[in-house]
Amino acid sequence: MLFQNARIENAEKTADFRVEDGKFLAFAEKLRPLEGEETVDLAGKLVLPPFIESHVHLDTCLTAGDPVWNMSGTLFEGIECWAKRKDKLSPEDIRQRVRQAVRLYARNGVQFIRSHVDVTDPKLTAMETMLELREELRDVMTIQIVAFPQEGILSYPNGKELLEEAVKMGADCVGAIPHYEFTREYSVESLNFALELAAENDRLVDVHCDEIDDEASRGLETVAARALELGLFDKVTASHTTAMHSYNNAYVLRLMRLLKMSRINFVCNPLVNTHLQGRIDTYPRRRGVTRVKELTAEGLNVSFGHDDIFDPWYPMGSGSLRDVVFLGLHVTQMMGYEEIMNSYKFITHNAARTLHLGESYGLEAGRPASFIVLDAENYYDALNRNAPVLASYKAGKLLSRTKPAEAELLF
Ligand code: 17E
Ligand code: FE2
Repeated sequence: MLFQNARIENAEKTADFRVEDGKFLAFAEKLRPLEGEETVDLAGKLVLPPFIESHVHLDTCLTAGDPVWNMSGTLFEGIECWAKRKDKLSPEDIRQRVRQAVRLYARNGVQFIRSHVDVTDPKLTAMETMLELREELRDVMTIQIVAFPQEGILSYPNGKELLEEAVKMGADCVGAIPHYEFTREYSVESLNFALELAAENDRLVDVHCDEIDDEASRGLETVAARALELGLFDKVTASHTTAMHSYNNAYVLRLMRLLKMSRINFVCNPLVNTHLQGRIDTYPRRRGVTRVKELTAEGLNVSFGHDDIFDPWYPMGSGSLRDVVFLGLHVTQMMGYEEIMNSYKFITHNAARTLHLGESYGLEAGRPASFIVLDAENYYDALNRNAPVLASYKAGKLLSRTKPAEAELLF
């Protein structure tokens, strides 16, 4: 099958590419159709590698208000609301919500998801069901699962055993939540435990790290130090790191050296953290978003995530990563021309590095023919006009298509 006149990753000139047996066969400025070959004219539209959701909680999605709404808008009330909903979890309830969320993502060009799954549940219902869904949905959505101890590793009954069990069951990544542990000592011990568990079992790590406005929350330095010492390096990701917003600059200068040595990844969740953070401030009120511009400038890998779709922590969400990038650029003040043009990397290449997708991702001959087509010529334009994802192909198979809305002006 031959795709013609694609504008690949903001290229000025259009190009053609051929797909065979679910893989990219060749890219060139012009490719001649073979006899009887099906052709698709992309008419100069933007082609990107698929969008990647590098941070979401699929097990909690679509539960906002059930049984109670988060009225303070804090992370901590969100955790309380979720604890009440957790009592009602059943495999069927999880299956229905996750399938629905995956469909929302799919129509927005997302083909890969890293989902945190709460393992602070003696029955591990969500983990067991999510592992089944990972297989069920494999052809439409590549799902990576983090064993996420929402209520703590040392501060929740049998927290360590539950995390170990989730890894045995087949979780891809190990999580932790240092800022929620009862004490600073517990937070350090929980991180040592989580990273050692990952090293012993050859898993990735993704920590909910310092998601708090407390400038004394310093889980990040422990995560980075252990990533370095255990040789885990870029297998480790620090998500949120919102306390870094509030750290003093002298401390960040010292910390940055260790971060660069550790080579860990970062995930920033602009929609959710602008909403959850700064809640105990009067004015000025902190934005509560980690230092994306500075981390990027130092060569560290940062991706953007949605974090939630309509759940106790975030009462909105349509599965569109465009919204995430749009707000992300505003709140991090990354609004220069090149910054806007290249911002799709936060939800494509940078996220692919975090998820360790390797050669299963990217617009290159020999790789799976997974790509999306946007109704724009470049990403600046796509982002600004909220251009729809016209088509999403995964390993050569068309997964979704969208017809652009037509507006009529009657004046
Ligand atoms: N749990 C958590 O600890 N932090 C979050 N941002 C969400 C769930 C969404
Ligand atoms: Fe999260």
